[in-house]
Amino acid sequence: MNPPLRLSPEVAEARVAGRPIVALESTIVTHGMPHPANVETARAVEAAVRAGGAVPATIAVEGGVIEVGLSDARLAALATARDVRKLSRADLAVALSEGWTGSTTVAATMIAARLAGIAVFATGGIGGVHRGAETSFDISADLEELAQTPVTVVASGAKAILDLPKTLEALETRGVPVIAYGQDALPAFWSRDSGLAAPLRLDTAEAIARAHLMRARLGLPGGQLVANPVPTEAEIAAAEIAPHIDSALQAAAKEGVSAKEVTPFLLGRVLAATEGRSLATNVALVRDNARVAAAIAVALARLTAAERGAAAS
Ligand code: PSU
Ligand code: MN
Repeated sequence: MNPPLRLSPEVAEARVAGRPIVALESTIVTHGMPHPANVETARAVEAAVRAGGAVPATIAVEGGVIEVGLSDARLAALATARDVRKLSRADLAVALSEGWTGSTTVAATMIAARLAGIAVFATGGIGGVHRGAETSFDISADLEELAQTPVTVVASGAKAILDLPKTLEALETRGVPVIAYGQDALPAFWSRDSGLAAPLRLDTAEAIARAHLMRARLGLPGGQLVANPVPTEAEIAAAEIAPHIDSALQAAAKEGVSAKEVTPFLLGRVLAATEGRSLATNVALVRDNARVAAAIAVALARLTAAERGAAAS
C-alpha cells in the first residue's frame, strides 16, 4: 500500500521529466511568522525557487493526505487558519490515519520530500538542541531526521534561540554533515557568524550536489545541512539580538512554555522585541536559502542526468 501522498500536476510532471524541484515546509507559515508576512514570504520563496530554475513544492497535510505542491488558494488558507497542528515525525502517521490537516516541520517535510523523490529542501533555520536541554531534554526531531533521511536541507544554520554548540555536537554524533556555504563560520540564523567554526565548508552549489550523490554511493543514510548565511544587508549582529533572545527565554520559563510551543513562542517574542526587524531578517534569509537550494537542485539534476547517460552508454 502506498502512503497517502499527492503531488500537484506541476510537481508530478517535473518528477517524471527529471527537472529540479525544491521542497518547502509549511510550519514556518503557520507557526513561524504572523499573517500576512507568512503568506507573502511563502510566495516570495516559491518565486525565488522558480527564478533559480527549479519547481517549488510546498508541503503540508490536508485531510489525511500529504500534499506536495500547494495551490496559492491552499497556501493562503493555511496562512490564515487558526489552531493548525504542527506536525513532526512523531505526529505524521496519526495525522494521516485520522484524516487531520496540519503544517509540516523540517522533520516531517524531509519525510514527505523523500517519499516524493525530492532531494533538496529550503527552510529558515532547523530546530536543534534547546538551551537548558540538560534538564528539559528538548531536542528537535529535525536532528534525528537529518541523520536518517537523504535530503539536503538549506537553512541559515539552526535558530539562534537554541544552544548552537550543543546542536553542532548533536549533529556530529548523528553523522550529519554541516556545510557552511561560502564561509568558514557557522551562521546563526539572524546573524552571519555564530562565533563557531562550521565543520565543513563548500563554495559552490555543484560541490554540494556532488557531496549529496557521494553519500548515496556510500550507502549512508541521512541528509546534509547546508548553512547559508543571511544576506549582509539584512543581518542583525549577534550581539544586538542576544539580549532579546535572553528576555524571550526568561519569558518562556516564567510562563511555563513547553514542547511544540517553545520555538513559536521564542520567535514571536524576539519579533516583538525587535519591532519586526527580526521578521524582515527571517524573510530575507528564507528567500536566499530558496535561491541556493534551487541552484543545488539544478546542479543535482544535471549531474544525475550525466550519470544516467554514462551508465546507459
Ligand atoms: N525556520 C524558520 N521558522 C520556523 C521554522 C523554521 O525560519 O518556524 C520551523 C521549522 O518547521 C522547524 C521548527 O522544523 O521551526 C522547529 O520546531 P521545534 O524546535 O519544535 O522542533
Ligand atoms: Mn522541541
